[in-house]
Parts: sequence; C-alpha cells; structure tokens
Amino acid sequence: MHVWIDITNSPQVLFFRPLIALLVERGHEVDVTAREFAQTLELLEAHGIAHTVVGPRHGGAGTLGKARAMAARLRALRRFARGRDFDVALSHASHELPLTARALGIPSAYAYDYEFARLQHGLGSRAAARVVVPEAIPEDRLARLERMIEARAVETSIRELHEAGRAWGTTHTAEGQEAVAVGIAAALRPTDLVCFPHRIHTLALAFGVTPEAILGECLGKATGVVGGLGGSVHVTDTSVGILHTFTILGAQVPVAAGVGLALQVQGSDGVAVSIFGDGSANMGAFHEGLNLAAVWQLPVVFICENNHYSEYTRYDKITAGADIAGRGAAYAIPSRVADGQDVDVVVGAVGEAAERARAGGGPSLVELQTYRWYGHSRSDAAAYRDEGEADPWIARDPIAIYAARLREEGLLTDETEVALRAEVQRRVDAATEFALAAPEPEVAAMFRHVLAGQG
Ligand SMILES: Cc1ncc(C[n+]2csc(CCOP(=O)(O)OP(=O)(O)O)c2C)c(N)n1
Ligand SMILES: [Mg+2]
Repeated sequence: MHVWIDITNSPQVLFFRPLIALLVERGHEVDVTAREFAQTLELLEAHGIAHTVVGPRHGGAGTLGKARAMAARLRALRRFARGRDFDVALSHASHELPLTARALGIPSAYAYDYEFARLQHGLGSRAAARVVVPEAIPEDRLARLERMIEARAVETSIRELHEAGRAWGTTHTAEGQEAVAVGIAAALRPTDLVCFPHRIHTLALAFGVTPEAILGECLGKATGVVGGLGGSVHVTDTSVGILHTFTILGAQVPVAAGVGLALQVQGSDGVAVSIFGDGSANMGAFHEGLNLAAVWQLPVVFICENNHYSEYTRYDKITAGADIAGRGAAYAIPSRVADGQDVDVVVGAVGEAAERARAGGGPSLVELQTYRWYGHSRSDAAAYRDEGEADPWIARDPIAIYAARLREEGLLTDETEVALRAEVQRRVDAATEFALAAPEPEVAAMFRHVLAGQG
C-alpha cells in the first residue's frame, strides 16, 4: 500500500513518527510531504524521516497573503501527487491534504481517525478511510471558486469539440449551473453515496473526477473515466462517491431510497443522495421514491436541480404548481427552495438536509433554482426560447456572484482572479490536448465487463 502523509507543523512530526515507523516496518511505501517551516524541517531531519518540502510559507501579508499561500500549496500538493498512485492520504487536522486528496479521488483520513479507519475497514481498501470534511475555511472558499471556473472551462471545451465535429454522439453541458454542483459536493462527505443525472460533467468535476478523465470519456478515449466505453452521460466513478449516472429519467430517485435503506440497515452514518432535474420530477418514480423514503424515514437527500427546462420545453408549460419543493409536503418531508446560483446557499441548504438524515431525521427535499444557459444537448440551439428570457439568469452568473463575495471577504483581487482564470484555462487546454491525443479503447475492452471474471 502507498500512503501519503502531510505534515504542516512541528508537533505533528512527533505524532506521525511512530505511525511512519509502523507502516514502513510492515512493508508499506510512505511518502511524506512537509510544509516549509524551519522547526518542522529540523525535527524531520533529526528523526531521519525522508520528506519532500511542498508549498511556500509566505504568500504576502494578512488574510489574503495566507489565502494565497494556501492556494499555492494546494496546487503544489496536486503536482506532487501527479504520477504517484496513492492508496490513502493521512494528515492531522490541516485541511490541505484532504482537499487535495478529495480532488484527486484518493481516500483520505485525519490521522486521529486512522485507528478507526483501520479497524472498520482495513487500511488497504480504497474505500477504507473515514473522511472528515473540513469546515469552510478561506482556502476552501478559494478552491470552490477554482472548481467552478474549471467546470465552466471544461464544459466550454466539450461544447467546442462537438461544434468542431471532433467529438461523436451527444452531450449535455451545464454552463450556469456550477454553484449547484460545487455546493452539493462541498456539503457532503465523500463517503456519502450519490445517484446522479445525465447532465453530469460539472457535477462529476465537483466531486473530484479530473478534467482529463471527463474529456477523455466524452471523446470515447481509453483514458476516459470508464475507459471510453460510457461516453458523456456515464462519467461514473465510485471512488469519489458517484454511484451511477442515471439516464432513465427519475430512476435515481427510488434507487437512492434503496441506497438509504441499505445504509439504515447497516447502521451507517452515510447519506444517500439523489440529484435529478425538474423534468424528472414529473416521473412517477419521483413520487414512489419520496413516499418510500418518508414511510421508512430513510437517510436520503433528494435534490432537484431546477434549470427550468426539460429538453425543449420550459418548466411552466409541463409542470403544475409553483415549485417542486411543494410536493414534499404531500409526504411530510421537510422541503425547501434555495438559490442555486449562490454556492454558499447551496452548501447551507444541502448541508442542513444531509445533517438531518445523518442524525436519523429522515429524508429531505431541496430544490435548487438555476438556469440552463445553452440548449438541451449538442444539436440544440435553443431557438424556442423567448428573446431575453435567459438574460436575468446570465446576469446572475454563479461564478461572478461568488467572486464578488470573496472580494468583499478580502480573499480575492482582480489580479488574483485573472491569474486564477488563466491558470485554470491552461490546465483545461492541456487536458483537452491530452484527451485528443489519447488512444481509443481496444475492441477487446468492450467485452471485458460483460461476463463475470473478465473485468
Ligand atoms: C424515462 C425517460 N424519458 C425521456 C428521456 C429523454 N430525455 C433525456 S433528458 C430529458 C430532459 C430531462 O429534463 P430534466 O430532468 O429537467 O433534466 P435537465 O436535462 O434539464 O438537466 C429527456 C426528456 C429519458 N432519458 N428518460
Ligand atoms: Mg431541467
């Protein structure tokens, strides 16, 4: 097993020393990264612990300087992980490693949970570690902005590849819906089990699938998240909590109830989550799932991503009632409508529902109001929309709303935003080139997952 330990101050050296010795004695490969503090580095040397210094100590004065240093360190940790196949990442009360590990799909644990993780699951399993989601902290807030900008850039790249005839099949992008995805991911624990819809790229990115793996899948390449065999709607990766992407509309609602039942029977503190569109809430399966979850008080969060369109039809033309959340009352399920353009509001609304489920309070329904900026799928120019209809929504761009707040909080300047956007674009361009140059799957790969024993 390959273990990654990150040390960010000197007392942690002493804390980790016996654990590192134990792991090495048992034949595990251990990589230690350390933040650049003189005392920490001195102690590491004194105890003969091999390590790599990752990340600067200073980013400038004040809160902004601290946030800059953190952002730089998060990037440096990502670079460090490149090419190394870690099974688990351990840290002690700092959030930089958990955030990085989560983005890269590496199970991570705070070291004081190490014993728990080992006893419960055995450290060898990829799904082993119990992960504690850090509180919203400045660097966490910057990471959310970065993730939204990245999602927008990836969706734009996918759309352009289709428009240029360089990608086959269909695709559903979610520009304008970034706060929904990033907010949901931030509010949940990576060990929660989520049933996803077909409009998946932005959501998958938020949950930790890499741009390379998403673009590769959209282009049908062997480097795609499921080896190029699934395509745009099947960007599925259980290691980051994506149980499945459901393309039969509404099916993710009763399946999530079933997942919730399994979690309840197991006595787990995990939560089942179902994310579905406004159109999908008009399927019978929606009502069946809500009813069952309410009757059995299952730990489920139902999240309706109301982007006001179902294919080519506007919400109000096919949906009775002012909102979807109102339907929860029929099943006595706590329900609310929330602003899906504001990532902080999304984190709050979904977080509250998840905590209720975790505490044994049963299911909730959260409707996140947002808007689909473009057509339903690649071939749709959305010519059926009223002129100017999209304007108020585009004016409430979730990235702009959040960036303005970070400026007020002193965490962002025009200069750092420009730099961040340029860095993200460079990364997504590189990921697009990588996916374009990647090989297609071999024919034999198509048969590999058909019969048991051939996977
Ligand atoms: C049972 C079923 N009926 C029809 C379709 C075709 N279809 C694919 S996406 C879509 C619209 C879905 O709208 P919504 O649930 O609001 O999700 P959005 O596309 O807006 O994200 C339809 C009708 C399908 N996939 N499954
Ligand atoms: Mg919709």
